[in-house]
Amino acid sequence: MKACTTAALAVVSGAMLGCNRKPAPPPAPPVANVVTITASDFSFAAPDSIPAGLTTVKLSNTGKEPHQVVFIRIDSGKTMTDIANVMKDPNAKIPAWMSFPMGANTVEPGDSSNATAALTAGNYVLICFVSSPNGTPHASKGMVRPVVVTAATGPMAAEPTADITITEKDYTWDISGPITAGMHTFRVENAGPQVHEVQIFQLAPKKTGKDFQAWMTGGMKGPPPATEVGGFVGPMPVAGAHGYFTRTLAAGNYLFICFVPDVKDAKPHVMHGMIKEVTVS
Ligand SMILES: [Cu+2]
Repeated sequence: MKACTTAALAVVSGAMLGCNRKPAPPPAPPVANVVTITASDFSFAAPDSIPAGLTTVKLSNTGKEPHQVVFIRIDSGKTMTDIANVMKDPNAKIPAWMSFPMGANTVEPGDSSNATAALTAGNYVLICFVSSPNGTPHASKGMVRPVVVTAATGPMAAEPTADITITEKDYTWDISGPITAGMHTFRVENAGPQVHEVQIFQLAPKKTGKDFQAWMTGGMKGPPPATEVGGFVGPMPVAGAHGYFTRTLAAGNYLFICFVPDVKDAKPHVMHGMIKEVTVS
């Protein structure tokens, strides 16, 4: 009892030395692996390997151009060279050995975006599909980097709780409810049949989706009528596939746009009408 006597004296003197030990708290539930990726002009700083499981990608854009990070899973023994060959062809369609489980979508310099989804073990490539103003794809300037997803190191983490669900389909998005100003956790599903993304643009004051389309089809001259504020790339249009992203949105007018090339004509889905005006109030 000597220790307790000492502790009791310590309590009297105001220093709490635990004599009445409480039972150890239950172990904290597993949390998503957080992977920090920095995009600059024109490379990614990222780990070479990450464990499988629920993964939150945090993308920071430290460059002077907009950037995104897309995880492409490559199967059938394909390599970076095969990806480079696909990227060389402006009319390329998505080959069956590529899949798109997740990606933190494009943000402007100084901004950051995020994405959360489950990754399975395998070979992946990080890529940025954004092009410079002269049309050169960032991927061909160095924004392509292999990453290996290794076996999981523990049980799957609990998923985030979303307050808005976005369901992608050919060629629009269903949104589960009105989006209010503030922070949201979006769940993204893909009803397919094609691969899609949601790229959110914040429209400049008084600008509309028509202004954006006129700017885009007119050779992107002058300041863009909207800025990129993140979103999610993927998931694959298979049952149960889903992902999450969080974003704080101010009240105003936004566009959802999908630039994924179509399986039939390789034109970006926006050319098939996959552009939607969304008001945040
Ligand atoms: Cu699409």
